[in-house]
Amino acid sequence: MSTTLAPETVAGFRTAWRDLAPVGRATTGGYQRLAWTHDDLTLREWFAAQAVARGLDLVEDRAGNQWAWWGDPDADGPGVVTGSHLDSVPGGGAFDGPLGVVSALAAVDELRARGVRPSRPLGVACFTEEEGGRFGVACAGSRLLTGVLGPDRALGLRDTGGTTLADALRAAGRDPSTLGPDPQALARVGSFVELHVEQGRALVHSGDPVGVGRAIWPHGRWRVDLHGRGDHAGTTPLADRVDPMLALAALVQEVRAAALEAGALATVGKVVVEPNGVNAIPSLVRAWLDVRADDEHRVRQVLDRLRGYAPVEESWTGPTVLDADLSDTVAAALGDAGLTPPHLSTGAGHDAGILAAAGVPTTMLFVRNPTGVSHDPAEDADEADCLIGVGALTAALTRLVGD
Ligand code: HGY
Ligand code: MN
Ligand code: MN
Ligand code: MN
Repeated sequence: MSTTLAPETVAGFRTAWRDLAPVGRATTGGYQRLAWTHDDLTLREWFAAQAVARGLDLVEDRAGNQWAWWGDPDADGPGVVTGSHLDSVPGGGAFDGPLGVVSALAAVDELRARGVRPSRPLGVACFTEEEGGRFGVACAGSRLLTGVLGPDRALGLRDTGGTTLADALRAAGRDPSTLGPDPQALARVGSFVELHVEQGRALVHSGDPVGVGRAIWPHGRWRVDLHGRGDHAGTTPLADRVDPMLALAALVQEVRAAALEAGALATVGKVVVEPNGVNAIPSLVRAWLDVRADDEHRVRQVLDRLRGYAPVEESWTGPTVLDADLSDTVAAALGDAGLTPPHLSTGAGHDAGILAAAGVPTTMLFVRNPTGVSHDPAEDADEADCLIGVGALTAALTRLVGD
């Protein structure tokens, strides 16, 4: 089996990519595709139209995730699912998320072009707010689906403008009272394969167009509140100030030192200043930490050193070992297609990690990123590698659902 695709599959892939390109462009370059905003609704409508155009059964679960089914998992048992997310980090790249969704739809097209009749249901998933770019909790849709994030906490989450998720859902025409875990939707997932642009340069170094997932590093997000005393910037002597911006400067330095000492990756990645004016000393600075490492002990070492700042956990994903049998099956299918993919661990979080933690056999496929950069407009993937990725995903799905 080769990774060469039917012309109509390639055409469909290119059309999808062209349709998505203008949606949610950020003024700073890159993308601003935040959950339940107008752009997100445009993306949700696009995904729905893609499903309908392929005769797939479209379902939105109680967590807001979208599923497009070829076959009936309620009648014929749990299916094989592939997919990813369409939301972005603020100012993110084009590929993180969308490449997995577009490739999943293209793989359905290719299976059909090859006359494959799945012996079990095949689903395409589009998870909501994977980046946590608006309401702060990463993989919010899959965490809600699996019960890791409770609906009450989720509905109270606020974006930087003070809008709650409940408000955003109502504005999007959804009923917040229905938000919650969805065991029925989760039970439909027999296994999950997420294709994703690589967020790093392992495939550049190895010279491979695609890789197979091995593990996802433990990682989490914490909020740190730094309190000060609001006052006038022009009348308050320096000696009388309680300026939380000084505390923020110290925190950033402390986080870096702790990460270096622990051998971890730690970032102060988002800061909210209240009030946020140049002529007012803030009363509160709210900062978020992102801490990750190949070993949970290293993450804990960083947090222990920052204990004095009283970090409040916003989300945590433990060390995730992807399903070895599923990864081997995928790698073998790629072998049939003439590929010898390396197995990669990643420090990037994914819905795949949340499903794996919920007991769903899960693995990932990574597509080479020439820049290795992600969460930035410089994120990239060559079309040739993307199409090999679709071929690889098709080969894997053929093995997993093949007749
Ligand atoms: O933040 C992450 O690691 C992922 O890209 N959402
Ligand atoms: Mn991401
Ligand atoms: Mn992603
Ligand atoms: Mn993901």
